[in-house]
Amino acid sequence: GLLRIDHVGIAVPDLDAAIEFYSSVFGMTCEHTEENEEQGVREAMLGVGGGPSRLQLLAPLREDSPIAKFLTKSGPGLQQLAYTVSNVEEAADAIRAKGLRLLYKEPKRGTAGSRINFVHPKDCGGVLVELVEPAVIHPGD
Ligand code: CMX
Repeated sequence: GLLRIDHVGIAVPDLDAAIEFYSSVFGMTCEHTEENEEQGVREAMLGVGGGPSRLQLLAPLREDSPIAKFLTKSGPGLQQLAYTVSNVEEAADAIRAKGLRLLYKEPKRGTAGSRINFVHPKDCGGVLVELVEPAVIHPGD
């Protein structure tokens, strides 16, 4: 099952400008940045209020990437809602068994060595849902 909300993802055209915006306006802290070549993103994970809540900023690395397509079609804004799971294959199988489409047959690599899959937004009321199995599950999660 789902453990908690892992992060909310926002598509942005310029990662550095977005980090500066969320830091200066909302006092968020940039905890981690990385490039994920496979996903075609440059991303940042920001901490909210010193607790476990996190905002992910996603900027495109190339024109044919999901984030570039999203920005072209919808403009900057909420792109995904991600849930932490303890086992991504089990979570994906359970959702598949309900008749929903998962985007990948096998999990792919996400932020910080996590393993991820997505539920198709058309099967989830217009929300792109990401399942995240962290590289390390912290006690209490
Ligand atoms: N949220 C809600 N709806 C979305 C969406 C999103 N993020 N992205 C696309 N859609 C909608 C489209 O608007 C479209 O709706 P209509 O048919 O009503 O116009 C429909 O889904 C299909 O869209 P599409 O243009 O045919 O498909 P895309 O080529 O845009 O692909 C998707 C959509 C979800 C398959 C693609 O974005 C994807 O593979 N996403 C998963 C990977 C990803 O998002 N990576 C970046 C983040 C990496 C990370 O989190 O680590």
